[in-house]
Amino acid sequence: MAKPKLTPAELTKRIEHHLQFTLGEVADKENKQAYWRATCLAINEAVISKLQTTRARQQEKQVKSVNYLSLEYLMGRMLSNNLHNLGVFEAAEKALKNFDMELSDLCEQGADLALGNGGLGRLAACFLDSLATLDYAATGYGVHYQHGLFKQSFDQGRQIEEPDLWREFGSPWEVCRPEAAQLIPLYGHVEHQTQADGSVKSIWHPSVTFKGVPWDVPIVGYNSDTVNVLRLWESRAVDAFNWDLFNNGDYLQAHKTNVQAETVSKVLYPNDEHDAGKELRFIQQYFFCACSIKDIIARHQGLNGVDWAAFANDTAIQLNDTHPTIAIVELQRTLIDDYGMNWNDAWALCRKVFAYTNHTLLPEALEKWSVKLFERVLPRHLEILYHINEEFLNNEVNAKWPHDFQMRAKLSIIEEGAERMVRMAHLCVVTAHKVNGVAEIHSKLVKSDLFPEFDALWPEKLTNVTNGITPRRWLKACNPELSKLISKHVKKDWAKDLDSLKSLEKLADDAKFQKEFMAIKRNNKVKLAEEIESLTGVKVSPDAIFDIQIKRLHEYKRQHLNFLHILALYHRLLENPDMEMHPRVFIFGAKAAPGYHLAKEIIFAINKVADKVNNDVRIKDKLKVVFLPNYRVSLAEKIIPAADVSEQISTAGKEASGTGNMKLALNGAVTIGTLDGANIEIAEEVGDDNIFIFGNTVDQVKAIKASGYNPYDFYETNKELTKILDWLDSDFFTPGQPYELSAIKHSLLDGGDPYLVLADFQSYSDAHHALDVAYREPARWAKMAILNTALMGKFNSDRSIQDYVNNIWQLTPCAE
Ligand code: C3B
Repeated sequence: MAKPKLTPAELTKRIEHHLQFTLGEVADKENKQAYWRATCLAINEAVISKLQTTRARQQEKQVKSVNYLSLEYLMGRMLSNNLHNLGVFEAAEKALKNFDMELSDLCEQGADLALGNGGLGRLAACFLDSLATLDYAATGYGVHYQHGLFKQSFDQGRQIEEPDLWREFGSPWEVCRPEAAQLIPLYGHVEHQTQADGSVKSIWHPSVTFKGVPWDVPIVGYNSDTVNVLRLWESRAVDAFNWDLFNNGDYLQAHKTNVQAETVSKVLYPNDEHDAGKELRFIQQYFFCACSIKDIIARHQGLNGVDWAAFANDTAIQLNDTHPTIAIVELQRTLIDDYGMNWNDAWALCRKVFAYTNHTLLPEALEKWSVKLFERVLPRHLEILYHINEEFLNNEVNAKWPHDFQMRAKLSIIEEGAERMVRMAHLCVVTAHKVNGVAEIHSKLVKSDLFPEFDALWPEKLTNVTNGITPRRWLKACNPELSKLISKHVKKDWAKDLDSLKSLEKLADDAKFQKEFMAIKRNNKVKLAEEIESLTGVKVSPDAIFDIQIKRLHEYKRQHLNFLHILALYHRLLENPDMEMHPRVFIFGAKAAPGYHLAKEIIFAINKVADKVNNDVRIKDKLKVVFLPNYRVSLAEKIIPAADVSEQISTAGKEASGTGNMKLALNGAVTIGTLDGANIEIAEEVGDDNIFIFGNTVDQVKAIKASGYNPYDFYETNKELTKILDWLDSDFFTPGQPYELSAIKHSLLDGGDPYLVLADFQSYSDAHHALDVAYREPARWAKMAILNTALMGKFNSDRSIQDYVNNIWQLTPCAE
């Protein structure tokens, strides 16, 4: 642990060296990219050396390790995070002063690693940080997308998407490892050979083979001995190109296979919680799972092959949602076909190593793949899948519910119907030794509503691990002023031991502390106001309430509920410009999946209303609305420290957990939210006085739906709702173009309002009124904000990881 840290002088030398010799640049202060790159390279030396000692130690101690399989990793920028975690942030600041450079400026130079869509991908990134921080041996496996999540801009209020070019200038943190490449077969047919003993052997003759080349991104633990690896697979053709075709002048054909192979890891699918059912996505999933399984086995390969008993004891594989489910069948196939293991031993091993996390109950997100597609792309895997299903139904289901054909149909991994489908979640639950939801309420609903029969069959299998966030990125690095204030009062290393923030509780009423805390909030708001002006041209006052909703755009997340409330406030202000109300800035950040029509209409409507409201002098700057373009991790890091209010307003039962809710509260924002996901646990931690809860509960939502919900009842009886919904049909916000904003109204009325926006409107509006009253009492508000920061200890992702370790993975730390 007590390694000498990099000094400013040493760092200065290394930066100079890389600038001159690695990059071949001259010292030019204007060239921030070059300094950023040289700094990354200098730091990377320390990272790589720590990575090597970690690897040697983990191998020597032969500790059990977890392999986290995820299609998504939303890492964000790496420089500032790595500096903080290595404990050399201040040293780097000083070193860069020698070049007349500000470290914070340089940090802005890096592109976000946006290899994910939203919460699920960001959770994976926080978990990698915690695993390394707690000195657990862990490897993240994923796809090395050439293009991550699309870049968003607005044209006349409408979302425009462009490819993300995160590697345009290279990426200094990743290391290519061609020596660890894997060959991945696909398509073809299965031959059935009768053996001498009468048994039948299946031999897969694939017709296509791709190559998986790994790129390693080091994951630096905070104040720990460990640097783990995130291994991302890039797909390439096995051969450089077809020599004969090229020589005959057919250049396009000569590269055809290369193009096909490279397409597999070309781009991240931008659908959040929606299964697109595309063949390429299926291949992407299989490609990275097959590469990862081969890699995991290769790590266990000794001189005499693989010791499978040791493998089963040393290996945990966590499936991040159903996206990597095919890894199960791939491991079973490998054990049987490639290593000659018998079925039962192989299956017992699979059941021992795999565990599965469910992140959503939304039916449209529960993955199903057509049997036909399976048969074409992975014919051997389909055979194995059928066998797994048969054994499960004939043995386990039949033992519990003898001859119950309804139960068989319900639990089967294959869904019968016009088109037969493979239910990936069923395969996960059947295989995994543990299945977890991501917040208490969500895990309860997984048991009661999603998989009640599986829960009856295996009462110990379904469990909960409440999500968490890393306090390193989401407080220490993104909110330096607040971090400094906290460190003055909390002596422990709070960025590791987040529960220690509880000692701030006693300062919540202290006038001096309140003043300091709120002054920092205001400074952060000043900085965000500058950012808002530079991104949108809109001027906002840092003295207004900054009311934030940042997350993917989804009907269930209900940005349109927020929008309707903004319309109501605007309407009230137009009727009574002197209405008592603290000025408010509503700030949105959200990307809509490119094919999600209504989500895009909601963005358009918010932008149109923002145009009108922001330029309406009648309301005297009491209301501003901004939609920040291209919401991503690095923008979140600027928004969150400046938030007063955190909007967590999903329909109860729909948001599995949420993690933005935790980040905002940790930075002293007060939540207005429904009793959904982790909001419930946040409310338990901070107490009812320090959160604004509104809306129907999960049980009430169920009752409303059961009794036949009619949104017109609310539209007709709530006069304010009538007015604002009818407003959307007029051309008030879109001069000369009536009905341009009608899509929202249409979905809420004729579309049946599937997420109960209208049913929760009044309660939401009342909660906002209470919030406004609270803000106008500065001491009360400051106390609430402080208590939110003080009481977020539970939501440290280190605690989540420790829960996984204790209940699912059974790892031991591997420190020096
Ligand atoms: C998300 C859920 O929507 C969030 O409630 C949850 O906090 C995170 O996962 C992390 O558990 N989620 C997602 O981002 N993408 C999916 N496909 C499914 C869930």
